[in-house]
Amino acid sequence: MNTRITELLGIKHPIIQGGMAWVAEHHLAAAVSEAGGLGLIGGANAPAEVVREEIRKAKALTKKPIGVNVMLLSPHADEIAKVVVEEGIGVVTTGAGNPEKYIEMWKAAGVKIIPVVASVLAKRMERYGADAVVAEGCESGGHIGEQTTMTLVPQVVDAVSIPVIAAGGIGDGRGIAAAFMLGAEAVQIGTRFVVSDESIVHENYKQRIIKAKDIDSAVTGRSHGHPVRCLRNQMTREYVKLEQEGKSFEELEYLTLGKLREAVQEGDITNGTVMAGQIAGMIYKTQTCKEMIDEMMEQAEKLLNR
Ligand code: TUI
Repeated sequence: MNTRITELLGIKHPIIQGGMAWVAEHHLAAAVSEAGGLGLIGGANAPAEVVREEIRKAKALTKKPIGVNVMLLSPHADEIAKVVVEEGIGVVTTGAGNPEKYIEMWKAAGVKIIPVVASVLAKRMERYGADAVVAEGCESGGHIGEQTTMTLVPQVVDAVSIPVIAAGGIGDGRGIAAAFMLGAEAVQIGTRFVVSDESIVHENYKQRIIKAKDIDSAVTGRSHGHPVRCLRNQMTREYVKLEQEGKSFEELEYLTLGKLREAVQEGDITNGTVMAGQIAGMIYKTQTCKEMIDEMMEQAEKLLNR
């Protein structure tokens, strides 16, 4: 399927992988890119030199394009923005903020810039020179905005001329076809790739997603303007209780410190943070990234050609 996004990025399928903290490392990124999508290394809160190593390891596994997600709340974002250029990365996505201050440097280096937005902030991104935007609805896992994918994507499509990538709640060919009907020219997928064979995520985390039901996610941190979606557990129950008691943002942040890593790497899905999107309820099995992508594209193409 050819769209302005497959052209822009030089990829076979209009699927990009989410830049998920602790999850989007070189094995996953290389597997998604090898399967014809765009794999991403997630910068998250990692030091810049760790991101550089991840980029190099991914490049050793695939000659296909890979990208980097720069999480703008990271204390290392400035350095990671430079590492991207030094390592010859062709495309960046950004999350959790406004990437304006890096755009000139990336443009000068020929890096394609794809900010993730959760509102028609997309319009400003286009004015600054973004090549495309990811419109991410609040069905997504992790740090989210307020609008659903169904309402956000067509509004962003109408607001900008650059191509739009839909994200949030997409996990199969039906979701891809629906996103295309809303005017998107590609999709970003996170949660489904978390359970892929190539994902280094702890088996407990994968099984928690596989067993999740439709209503199993919760949003923490809304009262402080930092909503984060994760699967319900002891951690989210405690967080919500303290949030209702009016604890400060700093106290609540302290509670979550290191908890995503504990869930992803150590498999503590009870007290750790299990970030996942609402589509977790529809993800039933582990597969290779190639099997996932081929299956989703076949289903989407059938639906769109009907
Ligand atoms: O960034 C994400 N998802 C993430 S980042 C992350 S790491 C983290 N962990 C705990 C707390 C906070 C972060 C986990 N998941 N998605 C992309 C995204 N970007 N969603 C929403 C936004 C966004 C928000 C505000 C984009 C732009 C924006 O602009 C603010 C402004 O300056 O106008």
